[in-house]
Parts: sequence; structure tokens; C-alpha cells
Amino acid sequence: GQIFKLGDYRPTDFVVERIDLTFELDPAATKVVSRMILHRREGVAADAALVLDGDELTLDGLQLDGNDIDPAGYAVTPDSLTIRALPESGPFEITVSTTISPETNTTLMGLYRSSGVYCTQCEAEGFRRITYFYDRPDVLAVYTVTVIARKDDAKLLLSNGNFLGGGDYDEGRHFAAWFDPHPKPSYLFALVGGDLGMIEDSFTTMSGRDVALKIYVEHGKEARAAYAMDALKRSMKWDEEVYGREYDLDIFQIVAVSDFNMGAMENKGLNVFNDKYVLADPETATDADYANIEAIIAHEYFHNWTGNRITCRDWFQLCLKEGLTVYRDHTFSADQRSAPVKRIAEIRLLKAHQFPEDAGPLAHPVRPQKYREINNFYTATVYEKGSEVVRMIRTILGAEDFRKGMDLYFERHDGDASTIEDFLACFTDASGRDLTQFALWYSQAGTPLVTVSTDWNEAGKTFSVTLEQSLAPTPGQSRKALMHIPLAYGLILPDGREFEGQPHGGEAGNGVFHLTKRKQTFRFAGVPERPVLSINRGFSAPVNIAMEQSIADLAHIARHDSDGVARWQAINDHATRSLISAARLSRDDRKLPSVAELAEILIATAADESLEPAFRAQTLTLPSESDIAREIGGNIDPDAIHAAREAVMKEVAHAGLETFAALADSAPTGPYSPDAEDAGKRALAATAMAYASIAEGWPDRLKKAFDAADNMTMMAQALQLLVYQFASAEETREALESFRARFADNPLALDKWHTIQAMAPGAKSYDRVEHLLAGPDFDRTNPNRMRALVGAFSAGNPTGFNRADGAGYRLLAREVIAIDKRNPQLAARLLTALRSWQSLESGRQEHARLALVSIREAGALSADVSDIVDRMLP
Ligand code: B3K
Ligand code: ZN
Repeated sequence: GQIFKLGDYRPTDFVVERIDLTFELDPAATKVVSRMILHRREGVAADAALVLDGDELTLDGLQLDGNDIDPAGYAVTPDSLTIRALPESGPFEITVSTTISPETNTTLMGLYRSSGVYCTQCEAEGFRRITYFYDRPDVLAVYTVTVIARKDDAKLLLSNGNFLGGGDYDEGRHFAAWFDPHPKPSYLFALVGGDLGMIEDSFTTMSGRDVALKIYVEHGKEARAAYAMDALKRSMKWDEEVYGREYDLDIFQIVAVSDFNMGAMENKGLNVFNDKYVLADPETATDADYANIEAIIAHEYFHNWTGNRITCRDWFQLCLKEGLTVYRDHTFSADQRSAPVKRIAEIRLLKAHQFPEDAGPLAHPVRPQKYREINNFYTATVYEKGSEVVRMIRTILGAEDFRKGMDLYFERHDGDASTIEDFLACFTDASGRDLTQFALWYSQAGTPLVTVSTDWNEAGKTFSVTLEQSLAPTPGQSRKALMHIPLAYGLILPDGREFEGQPHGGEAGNGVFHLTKRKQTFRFAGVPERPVLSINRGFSAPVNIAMEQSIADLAHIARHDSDGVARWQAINDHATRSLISAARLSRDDRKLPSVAELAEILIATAADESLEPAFRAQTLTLPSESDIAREIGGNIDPDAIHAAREAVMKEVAHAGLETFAALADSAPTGPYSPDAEDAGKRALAATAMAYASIAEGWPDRLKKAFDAADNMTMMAQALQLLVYQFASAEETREALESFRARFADNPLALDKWHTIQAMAPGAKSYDRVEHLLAGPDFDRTNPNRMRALVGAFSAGNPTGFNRADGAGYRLLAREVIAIDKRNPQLAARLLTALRSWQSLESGRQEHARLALVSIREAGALSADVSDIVDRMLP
């Protein structure tokens, strides 16, 4: 396939001034008429042709200024329409008529149907599946959209912008017209048609304008959209307060659909959401679901300024909108909830998803330099590491200059299709700080390693910290330049106070070392006693740290650090170390040493009422099996890691049984509230329940908790523990059956039932997944269903998926090949579960390689899947 390169950017030859679209909706043959006003860009040769993108379109007619174009004057290929002999100067009108088939569109890109609702997804390159157009983000036009449909086929007709008017059209049909005054790229176009229920509210902006807010869901599910509406209003307010950004249309609409390839889409004024991120009530949604809804509603809303008003020049700049908007939604959630707990969750996710991506064959820079299929670059690196890079800019500049830089960005680039260079220039201009070296974070892939050593000179009362950076080669980048790494730090004295003096030897200030050379030593003088170094506080830089730090020093940080995230990090590092050595011993079939010291810290944290419950829950949650595998790095045996983690949990559980048993019953009673405080209490109770049930070794208590649960958070936790710990108990069978029967009509709740079983540890879960896949009601065509079962199994069940005989890999290969024929994006995404296959021990590695080869040899692969396979196989 064709390779696109960042350096090849060139503006279009023609400028699109405006576009009027008319749709006549029909499931099998929707007619689309596009009238575009264009002009030739200054300086472009008079014989240059207009080359528009298209994909699976039937061309019905083509006119220039109202006259049919002679067939000799244009050419059609499967992916383009080329029109020659166009006016040399002045505006002209091109009318393109096409027919498309929403009901047979299984890719979920372009215009398709989901449970009888017409909806669109155009990012990144879906608009070309609707009509011929310059389907690229730097072509901004003003859109007017008229939708005509049979009333019994689509009662409700929506598009971007403000409502112009509508009414009866001809027999049995009606129409609606929408006008979006803000020039936008085609990827932000949206259309929805169908019969949906709605909840309504309003928001008064800071300048006093009233905005109508509407959320559309399937009839009967209206009450489950209330939390999303609440999150939307809080997001609108927050963006005004924190960034001075106001909403800019008379109406903001959200539509929930059940077939969607990702979380949601920020179309101007008309967001389309995966219903999983809109619908919630206590009976069917967990606290984590509520938190995700809040974050994604906010994320899509924040795109209105970071993405829509200022968009990307080309898809290489994707992180310009995504990294920045993730950063904005992270800080929003931190403000709405507990900031340290939110940060801990972010670090966990970053390390679980982005670090492995950056360490394997799919590694790419935050701003990629080339791609074959852009859909494969909506990654943890572009999103999560992209957000970390913005966060580092704030750390380097400080809050005030960061805000000045953002203000300048909004002022200077409103209405533009911009680049990372434009973005960085705003921070340089606002602060006077040179960000040239820092900019490498956008172009160099891989997670830097910072090796830290300290030296205490008792006689001289000096303490020095030596930092050394390195960055391993990644695909296509064998040599790396030195990065600017901002590392927040603290020196904690024996009495717990912090040493305040400033170091010499390099740039440091506001508690941050700026590591800019390969190796730097920062010297502190006049330090009264040997301090303990707390480094990369708050995870100020997305790097790996290598440091020999004693357990006593880690415990000192855990006890005294002023930063909650650093306290958690110290305990987590301690636990990781114990787990890694346990995994090594378990692999050699040797007896595991006691982890009494770790157990003591964990139990003390669990019982410490001065700490917030959500923080205690995070601390009690040991590094996952994948975390341990990542820290070990290579020659991975997932079974040994599992056995080690089980053994460590068991020892902690026995040592703290009394504490855990009491906490397991401490979930708040009374009416359910999804707020952070109650959710934190439930998280602590749920984590304690895991330990208590291990120590008690008896499922009846879990079954009681399952039966008594009046919310999904506690119910799902009890069910999960039954399935994980007591797979063959009668109680487990009963609980699974009762859950299935109770939620038989609720696909989103049943997704949890599938996920819990798919993630049950051990080789047997493979058979369970095959059984569930073959179930009479299992809908393989729905992305949420596939992710809940095949996705959860392959990305979230290390022992099951990595079964030593390779059956898990073969299952994934088979499903990927099958789904690729309908929905390439979903297939490619599921396949990335194999991205770390080269870090497995040799037997599993060979099975995984053969599975990848079998996909490559299946033939007729989509560009999406073949791009992933080719990058994963050396
Ligand atoms: N911008 C969309 C993602 C589109 C993915 C296209 N394959 C959602 C978001 O990040 O807000
Ligand atoms: Zn986004």
C-alpha cells in the first residue's frame, strides 16, 4: 500500500468556499447531491485538475455551473474523481450526485445504520464514502445540509450547526435543514436520522447566550442519559472557568448509537457516541463506567476548541488535537474528583498501554512521520503520551505561562488547520522559553530510561544526584538525540521534612531537575542529614527510572512524601520488586520468601483512616500481571507471574484478614451516588473484598455479597471474584446464571458478563471463550460485543490468552481474519493485543509468530490489518 509522509505536505490546488449537501435517505440507496463553490488557489497552473477523494461511491451526475460535464472532461477511479478544464479564475460551482448504501456499510465509516438509525462517522477518512470531496483536514468549508426522508424511516433528522427549518416535503416524506456557520473540515461532518428518545436541558454561557442541550438515545432509555447531561454542563462551565472558552452555536446535541468503532466523535455541534459512554444507571453501570462517561463527554466537548475551532493541518498532527484534549479532560476529571487518585489511574493506564506500545514493533513518535493507514494511529502514544507531553510543557513553563501560551494559541490560530510547530511557538512566544530540544518528544519514539544514583557526603554535608538518560532504538529510528526531561523531585530528611536548598550543576527550579544532557550531576550543599530522594514526583515525565533504592528508603517516601502520587509510587515500586523476584523463583519452582514487610505497609495503608478511601484502594491494588511482565521485559512466562502474584496476594490477605474483612463491608449504604467520595468507598470495599475472599477461601460470602448488591459496582466485583477464585463452585454457576437472566435484555450489562468470564485466569478460559462466542445470541458484528469478549480475553487475560499451546493466539487470528471482511478498523484494533509477542518465552513466541503468519497468508486483507501484521512481523 501507499505510504504517506509528513514531509510531503502540499496544500490543495483548489479552495472550497462552501458546500451544500442534500441527502435523500434510503437504507439501500441514499442519494447525495453536493454543490460546492470553489476557486483555483493563487499561483496554481491553469491546467491543474481538481482531484477529489472517493470510496465505494456510485457517481450519478456531475455538473460545472449547472451544465453536465462531458465524459471526456473527467475521470473516475475506485478512490478518486478527477475533473479537468476548470475556470482559471473566479469562483465556480461543481455539483456531484452520488448514491450510497447505508444498510450494507459494515465498516462503520461514512453513512451507516445502527439498530435502524442512520448515522455517520467521518474521522479520519469517512466523508469520501459519502461524496467526492477533498477529504483532508486542511480544507475548511461552511456547510449547509438538507436531509429528506420518509417519516416512517427517519422521524428525526439532524446535522451539524443550527437548525434552519423543516417540514413536510412530498408524500410521506419530510425534511430538515441545518447550517453550520463555522468553517470545518469534512471529518467533522455528521448526520443522524431515526426515531429516538431525547432528554433536554440548557446552558447559559459566560456571555449570557442560551444554548439548547439535547441527548438522543433509544426510546425507553432516556433516564439513563441524565448523568451524561450533568457531565456535559459541568464540562461547559469548566472550559469557561479554566480556559475562558465559550460554546459557539445555539444548540449542542449528542446521539448515542450501539454500533461504534471507538468511544465517541466530536462532530461540530453533533457529537455521536458509543452508547456505552452515555447510558448509565446504578443497576447496570459501575463507578468506572460513570467516570468514563464523565471523561469522554468532557473530551468530546473540549474538542470544540481544541480540534474543531483549531484543527489539524494533516493527520500527522493528530496529537495536536488529541494529546491536548486528553490533557484537558484529565485535568477536568482531576478537578471534579481527587487529583492524586486521578493521576495514579492515569499513570497505571499509561504504563499498561503506552509503554508496551513504545517498547514493541508498533512504536511510533507522538507525531508519526509516516503511515500507511491513518486509522491505526489513534493510539495510546498519540493520545496518552501526547497528553503527557502537554503536561510537561506546563511543568516546564509553570501554570501562569502555560495559560498565556494557550490563550495565544486560541487567539492566533482560531479558524486554522495548524501544526505542532504552531502550537509550540505559542508557548515559546508567551514565555520566552526555548522549546527546540523539548520538541523531540514529538518526533522520537520510545520511553526514555533515566538512571539515577545519589551520593551522600557525611563530612561535607553534601548530597548529589546524578541523572543519565538513554533512549533505545525504535522501528525506523536507530539513533536518538538527547531529550529535555523535566523531573520533579524532593529531598526528604529523616524527620520527614523536606530540604529546601537549591542545587548546582544544571538547571533546576520549582522542585524540577531539567535533564538536558546525557549525564548531569545536581549538587546540594548544607544538607543537615542524609536525605531520601523522591524522583519523578507526580510522574512529571513519562520515563522509566532505574535506581537502586533500599526498601527502607521507599518506606520513608511512602510515609512522608508531600506528594500523594509519590507515596503510592514508592509502595508500588516496593510491590513490583517483590513480585518480580517471586515470579523468578516461581518459574524455577523455588519456594517464595515472605513478603511480610510489604504486607505490613499495605495493611497499614488499608486501615489508615486519614487517607482517602480511593487512595487506599489504589495502593492495595497490586501491579497487574501485565505490569509485572512489562517490568521483567523479556522471556516472559505468564503462568509464573500469575502464580507469584497469587502467592503474594495470599500472604497479604492472611496477614490482614481482620482489616480486610471489616473493610469489605464498608461500602456506603443508602441511595447510590456516583460521586467520587462514594465511589472511593466502594473501591476500597471492593479491593478489600478481594483480599478477604482469598484468605477465607470460601465462595458463600461472595455469593451473599453478589445477592445483596444494589449497584453494579459491587455486584460485578463479587461476580468477578467468584469466577476468578472459585471457577467451579456451585455459587459461581448460580451467580453467573442469575446475572445472565437478569440482564438478558441489556447488551451493555451482558458485556460485563462476557468480560468477566473472558478474563478469568488459567488455560481453561480459552474453552469458555469459544463456548461464549458460539452462543446463540452473541453478535459478532457489534464492536462492543467483540471487544467485551475477544478483546478482553486477548488484551486482559495473560494466562488464558498466552496458553502454552498457542490456542489463544489461533483464536484471535481466526476472529481477526473473519471480522476484517466486515470491519477492518475493529479487526486491526483487536490484533494489537499481540504487539508484545516478542517479549514472550520462546515456545509461546513461536506460536504467536505462526498466528501472525496465518493472518498474513489469509489473503485479501484490509490495509488496516496488513499494516499491523507487517509492522509486527520482522
Ligand atoms: N476523534 C475521535 C476518534 C476518531 C477515530 C477515527 N478512527 C474521538 C476522539 O478522540 O475524541
Ligand atoms: Zn479526541
